[in-house]
Amino acid sequence: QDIQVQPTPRQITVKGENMATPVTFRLEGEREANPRAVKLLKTFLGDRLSSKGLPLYLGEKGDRAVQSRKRQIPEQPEGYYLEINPKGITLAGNDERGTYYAVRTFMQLFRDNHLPQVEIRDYPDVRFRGVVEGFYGTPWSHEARLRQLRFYGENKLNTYIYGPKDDPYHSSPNWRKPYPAKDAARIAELVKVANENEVDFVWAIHPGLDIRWETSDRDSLMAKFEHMYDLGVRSFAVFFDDISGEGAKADRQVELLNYVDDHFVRVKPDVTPLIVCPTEYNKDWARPESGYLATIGTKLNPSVEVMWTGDRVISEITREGVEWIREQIKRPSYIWWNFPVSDYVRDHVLLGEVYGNGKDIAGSISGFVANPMEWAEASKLAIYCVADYTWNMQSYDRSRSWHRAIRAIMPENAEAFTVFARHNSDLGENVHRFRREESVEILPVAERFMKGYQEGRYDERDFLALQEEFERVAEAADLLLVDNENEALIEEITPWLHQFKILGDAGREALVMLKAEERGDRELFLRKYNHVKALRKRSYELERQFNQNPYQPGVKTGTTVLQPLVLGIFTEATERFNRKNGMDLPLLADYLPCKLTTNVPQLEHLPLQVYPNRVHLTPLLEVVKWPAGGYLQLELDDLYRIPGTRMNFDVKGDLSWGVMEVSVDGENWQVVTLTRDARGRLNGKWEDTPVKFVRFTNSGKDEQQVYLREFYVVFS
Ligand code: LOG
Repeated sequence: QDIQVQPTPRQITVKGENMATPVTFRLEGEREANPRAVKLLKTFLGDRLSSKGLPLYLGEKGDRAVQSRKRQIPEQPEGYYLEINPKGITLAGNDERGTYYAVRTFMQLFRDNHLPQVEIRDYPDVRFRGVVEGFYGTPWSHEARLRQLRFYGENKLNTYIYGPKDDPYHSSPNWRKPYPAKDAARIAELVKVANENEVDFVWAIHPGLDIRWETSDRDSLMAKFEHMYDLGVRSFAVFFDDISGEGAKADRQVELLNYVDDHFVRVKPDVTPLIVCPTEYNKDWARPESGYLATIGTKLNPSVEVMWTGDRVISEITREGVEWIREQIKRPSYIWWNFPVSDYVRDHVLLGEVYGNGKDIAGSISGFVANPMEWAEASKLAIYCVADYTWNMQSYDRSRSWHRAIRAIMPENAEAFTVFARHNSDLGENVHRFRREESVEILPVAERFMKGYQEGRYDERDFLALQEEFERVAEAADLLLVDNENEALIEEITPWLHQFKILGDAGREALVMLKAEERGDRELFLRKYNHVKALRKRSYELERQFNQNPYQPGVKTGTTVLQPLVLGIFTEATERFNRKNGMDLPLLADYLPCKLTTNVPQLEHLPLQVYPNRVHLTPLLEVVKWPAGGYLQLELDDLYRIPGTRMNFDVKGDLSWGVMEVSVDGENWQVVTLTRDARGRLNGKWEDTPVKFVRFTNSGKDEQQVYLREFYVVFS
């Protein structure tokens, strides 16, 4: 029997053949059991409930209805015991949420009018499991959030932390102010739906950008929490991430947090433990000499949960890593996992498998929440897998979970979505150096084929496999573009689907070019050559048309395996054609007229955005620690005049530590005069003589902490 329950239960014993579901059920325990579990079950069973029929015992440990099964119920928080046999059904929780989860499992077992005869003892590995809406970019819509909360209920996730960086009432400038009535009403509705789904709605505040540690600021924060409490919120968090200066002081933070804990969180009987995201929130940024984490560890009230993103901002969570931070903060950490968040690679969608986290970390952490993409529906793929992983780590199977997730999200078009997702999982080069596998099945074929082709003989079967894969890519794009089973999802990924379609077409046509070249069919070759070039142009147009954010504008798909493959085939076929025919058809190569070198560690892997005559550094979201002597240098491919450069570090104070210089040879430098405009941006130009190098250096004696909001150079 194929018994599928999400998340994977700890212990299932099959006791006999599947049984046809009885026509009616008689519910026992309704009055004592968790009312939300009762409501869910009643809605599900509808008119199958009657005063006669198979008895269904529902309740928590201690309730009369489940008295006889008391000893079977797991002791763990949120644990439950479920039993189905021809004599009756028991859904018994160790606590209220446990009962709710028993009902959820029962609903999944009830398939095609059959029920399996089973006994399940189940409980989660991790105490707090869920999502932190903590990304930069457009916050999720109200409707998207409502759908998320229901999804969490279905997948036994118990936590949703509300903290979108771009909500001005969560962060600066308006964290001190109450929400306007309309937003407040929406939050109240979210809390209600969270409660119905047994999800803790945690409201987070991000005050550190401009907090002054005055009593008035403390009072504003307390008043804001009271306001949120009045809207129904019973769980709270304070985020001190991505700030510098005054707000980043550990002593001050701890003082405020303990005050809030002592005078708000712990005096209200129904508020859950306070959660904080520290400023040093990953090991890479932790500086023992700053004493920051030591202060948190020794002075922060022990009941306060402390978040942690792992060894880096974006990282896989390991046993060693969580043990290390536990030592520092003197409590298990509450993991803020930065996946599938894409706010630092906004031109990509991240739909790959969830993998890399240790299966042995459950005992060392108190919570695990995933930070998702701005695309709420698309994020459900990863969230589903996180639900499975955090519930039962030892049994977690990344591939099984991912395939089930696809089926849960898009049952009708599961195959097409699988094709799309497996070619849209890597992030490409990025500042955090976090990468994911992509196109895993086709990768060895692609590599073998290209090698063979370049050496003059490839396996025809590989050719056919690639042809088929590109066909599937184009098919999947079309099927999904007209899909209407999950419209919200399709709307989010439509730009990528268009791009995916072009990729599939280009791949197929490049393969036709290859064959035409081999056969010496000039006419066909030229036709296909022109078509691939036209598709390339269309792809660039899409890049300029959709997803025009100021960070990584555009739409990238299949970047790790399929795109380079198409380019490789096109290039090789065209070069061969040129040689044989004495021609000089241009290639498609991506040419970067600019190179970045730097000794500022955080900027080392920063991608550049190159436009005709203009190069931008990709803006960074977090604080950049710019050491004394730290430089950033752009080397152009030729000598150019520089009619304009601009830097915006979002700094109010002194900027005289920075100097901009230009050079012809990279050895003799001349200083560029910078002027500061009303918004604090530094502007400069160098128009008299052409130069090849531009660099900006911290020529002062101290490290500077700045934001890199804008940095570009125009050359002509
Ligand atoms: C931010 C977060 C952002 C994420 C990925 C934390 C604790 N804070 O670098 O808002 O979505 O990284 O860019 C962060 O992760 N800063």
